[in-house]
Amino acid sequence: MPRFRDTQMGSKPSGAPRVVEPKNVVRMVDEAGIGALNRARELGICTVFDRFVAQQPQCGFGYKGICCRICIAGPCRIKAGDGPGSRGICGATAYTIVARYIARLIAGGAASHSDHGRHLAYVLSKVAAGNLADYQVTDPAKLVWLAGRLGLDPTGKDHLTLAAEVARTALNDFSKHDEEPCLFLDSTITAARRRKFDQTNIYPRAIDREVVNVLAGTTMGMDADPVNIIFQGLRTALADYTGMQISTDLSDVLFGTPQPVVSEANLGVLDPQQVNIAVHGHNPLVSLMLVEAARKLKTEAVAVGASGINLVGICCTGNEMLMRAGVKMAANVASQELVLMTGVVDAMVVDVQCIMSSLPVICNCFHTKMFTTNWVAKIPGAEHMAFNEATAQADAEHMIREAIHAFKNRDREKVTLFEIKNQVVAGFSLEALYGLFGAIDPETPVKVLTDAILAGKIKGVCLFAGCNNLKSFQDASHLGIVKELAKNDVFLVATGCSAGAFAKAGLLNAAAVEAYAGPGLKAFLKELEIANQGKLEAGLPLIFHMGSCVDNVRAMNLCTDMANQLGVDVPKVPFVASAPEAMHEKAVAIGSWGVAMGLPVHVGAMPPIEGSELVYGLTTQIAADVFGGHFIFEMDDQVASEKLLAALEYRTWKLGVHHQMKEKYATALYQGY
Ligand code: BF8
Ligand code: SF4
Repeated sequence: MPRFRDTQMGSKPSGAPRVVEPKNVVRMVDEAGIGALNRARELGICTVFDRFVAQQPQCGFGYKGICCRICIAGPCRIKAGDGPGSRGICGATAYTIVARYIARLIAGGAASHSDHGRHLAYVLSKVAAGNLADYQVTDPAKLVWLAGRLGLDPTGKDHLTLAAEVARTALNDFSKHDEEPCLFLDSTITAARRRKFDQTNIYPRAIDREVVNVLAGTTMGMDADPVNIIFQGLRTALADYTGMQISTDLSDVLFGTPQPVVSEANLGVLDPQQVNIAVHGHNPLVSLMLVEAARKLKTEAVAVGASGINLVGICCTGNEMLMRAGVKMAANVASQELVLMTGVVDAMVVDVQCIMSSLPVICNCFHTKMFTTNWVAKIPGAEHMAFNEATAQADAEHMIREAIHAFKNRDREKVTLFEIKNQVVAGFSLEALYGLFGAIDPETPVKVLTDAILAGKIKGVCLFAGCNNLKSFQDASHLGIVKELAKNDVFLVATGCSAGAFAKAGLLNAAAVEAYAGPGLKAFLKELEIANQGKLEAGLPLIFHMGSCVDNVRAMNLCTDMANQLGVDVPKVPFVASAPEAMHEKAVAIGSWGVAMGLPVHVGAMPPIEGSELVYGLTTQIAADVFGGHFIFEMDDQVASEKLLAALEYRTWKLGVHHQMKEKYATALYQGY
């Protein structure tokens, strides 16, 4: 555990409640959302907010991670400190049960992200073979750059040949059978991290292999050593990173690398005059095809009396559409059902991940058509429209026509609008960020950021990521912590539902800089704005939206570049991450690779880990000694902010000391942490 300035800061969380007001159904701070929730209650429609309250109090054994259901002799609970009740039927102790479950959560996350990446890799290889007419290489410059990064020689090769090689390299990272590095990981980390992963034996051999390995190693009668299990989990977390890097890179190649874009967010983006289609899920393969189809079929919507077709995004596919096409954002994960309360959603199209299976029931309370599109995610009550890449455009057009048809059946009596929306400036891929920094230093754009940190203008960088978890009020912790860090001059980037929370609340725009940035951050952003005069119609936002959850690798790539620029490894870079409302297995996987990469990672919802002091200590303390990164579990926003700031200050201070010593004794920069 790093020695923070405040010695009272331990690795245990403060006494803040684990569930805020457990009986209160109105578990959010967003006015539009509260309006929609009230409307749901008026209509007698049950939502996630009611279901959360109905689950209280949740099982204490499960909460601590000491309930095991891995074999059918179970479920077993650790009921006593000693004697027969202190072990599962097979003899597994608390630390084994806790570690096994955490490792399996990571495997679930890695499987989700990687499957998303695999889908893109298959599509890219089919595009390269000339077998898919509806997709193409949209960003050949990124393709060439990516090929170079992966060590492929682009000379003399046309784009399709190169695309085939890149796709093959990606697919190889999933399923190769040798001990060679996974290239999408290996080409994006520091040399020192590579050594660290080798020394600690957590370098993934292939994505699929690591997921299988963890499942095999955590079955009944297998690995009982919690340290070994957690390290296998970390190896799988790095496989998760690999799959995410594949997803982000290949999405950029196929759909374009995001550039700054101005849009809007919150329930007010639904337009009663237009055919509204809510698009929910993760993979841009479906959502961006719908964007094109909607443009094409506008006249058909006008023919039925609508003024146009209004696509709105939910969750990460919403982020993908916002980043690349400026599509408006309606909701993040906990308010996905509330979008329907407007009564103006004519169709909801979903693909994979984070989709509540209650949605079809709610669609049935309105005229809303609901389509599932992926064979691994069918939901009873929704119409399954098998989305086939070979007929992608036609499939997308079919769903849009169904929405146009549904528009005609809209029940005007049930329309209730919640007219709150905020301006959003998004589209900050790493390339886009470097475009901004490059206006000051075209040679080494990242130096603009590291110099500002070394000069004390800003305190460091914080990545906000992750979900909603209704153990606290929806979005409240995201907003509370980010405002505190902004006030303290931290450069802020965000992804996933965290970015969604900020978008809805109006923090992703220039007005928020005025309202919340501390003097140092304000001056830094002003300097960037002046250097980019004329290029940014809406100015710079308080927080830079870097994309969907898989795009957390964009933020990690930034951190790696900062490390290389500073001449140190990641654990010395003033860079922290926070998932104030982590919920999904994917969030556990991301947080875990964040720690292995060397980041302090705050999580505001306690994972099922407290049943073992040993595993808790491994993740919050020992991890810091081994990897330089560690988890900070804290439910109180103020305390969490202080811990994140302390972690940044500590790193900046240490970096400064090492720089001073380097100059004083004319030596190389000290590499330890
Ligand atoms: O992948 S932040 S609730 S939508 S898991 Fe899901 Fe969490 Fe949202 Fe995107 Ni990420
Ligand atoms: Fe119980 Fe062991 Fe089976 Fe888990 S693996 S359910 S602890 S018998």
